[in-house]
Amino acid sequence: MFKKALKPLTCAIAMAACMAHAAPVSFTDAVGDDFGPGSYTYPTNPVYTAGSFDMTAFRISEDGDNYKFEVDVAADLADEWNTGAGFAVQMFFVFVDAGQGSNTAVLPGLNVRFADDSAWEKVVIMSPQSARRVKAETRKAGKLRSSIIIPESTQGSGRTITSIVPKSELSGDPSNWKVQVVVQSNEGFPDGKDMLTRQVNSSNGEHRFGGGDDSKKCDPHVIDILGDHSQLSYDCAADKQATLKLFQTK
Ligand SMILES: [Ca+2]
Ligand SMILES: [Ca+2]
Repeated sequence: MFKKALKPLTCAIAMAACMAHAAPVSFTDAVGDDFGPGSYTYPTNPVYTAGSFDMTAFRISEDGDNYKFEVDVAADLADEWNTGAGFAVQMFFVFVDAGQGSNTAVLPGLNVRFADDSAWEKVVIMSPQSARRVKAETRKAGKLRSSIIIPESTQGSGRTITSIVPKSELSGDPSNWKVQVVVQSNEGFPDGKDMLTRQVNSSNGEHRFGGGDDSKKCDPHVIDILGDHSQLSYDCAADKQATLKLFQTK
């Protein structure tokens, strides 16, 4: 009986230490589903190596006063454009609901929305661009600007991109959060309204993804996500936009 009571008592005395060991968030994602709704193809320039946009895992862990966000991809990272971040072609949007989610619209350039029961609260932008450049681009986000988190640092190594986010930016135990990870490509010369995102066209080009629908430009500009890719199904003729969901680890 004494033994049973010991653990909660220890936690009550040293709450900070117990909270520091909250369960890490960990998702695996299918290999080979870097095709958006099913039809997308990579740009033709050789910098977009096979597997570059194929997320294989996503993790959030606690590290002192910070959260560590990590995405694994199915290709060795390379800094072909000298960003200094250890990677170049990828960009990730991590949508989080830590309990106060109210947004179903997303940042410009992604062409998706979230389901009404999957409203998000904050989005962490994991980009190889400088924080200064990403911050300048947030002016395109309108009223969603205040929901954007730009990490303190984002670095790639091996096949893992890691962002450091101060705990002051989000609240609570990550294992209670709901998340979705959207894989995009870092576009240094984005269309005027797009937030550093690379476009998807009907046919791919040197720096454009292919397999989309140019008729009404309603196709999702998303290459990989967590969960079933039926979330990315869309129908331009019926004005049906791709609709994403948030997921919890457990
Ligand atoms: Ca994948
Ligand atoms: Ca996936």
